[in-house]
Amino acid sequence: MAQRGALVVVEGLDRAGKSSQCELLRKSLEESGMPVKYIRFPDRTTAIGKMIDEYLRGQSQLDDHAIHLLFASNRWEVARSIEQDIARGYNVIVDRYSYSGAVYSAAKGNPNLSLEWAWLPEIGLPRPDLCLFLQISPDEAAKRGGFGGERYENQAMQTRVRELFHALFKVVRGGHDDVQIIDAGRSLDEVANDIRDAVRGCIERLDAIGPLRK
Ligand code: FDM
Ligand code: MG
Repeated sequence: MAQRGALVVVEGLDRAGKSSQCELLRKSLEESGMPVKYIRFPDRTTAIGKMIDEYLRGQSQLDDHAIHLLFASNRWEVARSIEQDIARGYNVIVDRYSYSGAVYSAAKGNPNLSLEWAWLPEIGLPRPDLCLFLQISPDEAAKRGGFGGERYENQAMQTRVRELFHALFKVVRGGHDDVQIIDAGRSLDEVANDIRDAVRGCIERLDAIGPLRK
């Protein structure tokens, strides 16, 4: 049977270049003849995704816990298909995942919505073999163009999100998640090269890692 694919997550703050880097990574893997699929969260195309999209665009109001669970459901609704793709040998690149899920909700400052609570609905989802966190300073983010008009796209939220990502990474690394910080303040090519090397390393380690974990 063919080797399984790798589950690679790309995380970061807004403006860190996640989507551009995911696209470069997809191309580079394909050019080396490796099967690859790209998905992003939120997936705004599903019924749940449409509710999330309305919320993010400020067209609906939802309780913090309710929207949090929709984001998590949006991952659960494709969990099985991710597992199947990985088993068929596809390397699956995921643009935002559980880490964003927990961190953005906890960053809202709702005293009844802790990072610990926010992480719980993520437990049991396919576990990434590698998470690449694209790190960018607030100054560099500002240089790349201000915020868009969606909910969460403001300075206070981004500052809190940055802190919470690092707090969460400390915890999940203890649970043996492989999280690598990439300096995304450099040129597109420099960042892409580091990402490609990290992902190739991960693919080479898959035999040692064993089956896709939860
Ligand atoms: N976001 C994203 C969450 O709040 N929870 C989640 O589970 C995910 C995947 O949605 F502000 C937030 C992060 C961001 C917003 O994401 C939309 P994109 O990547 O900017 O479309
Ligand atoms: Mg955005």
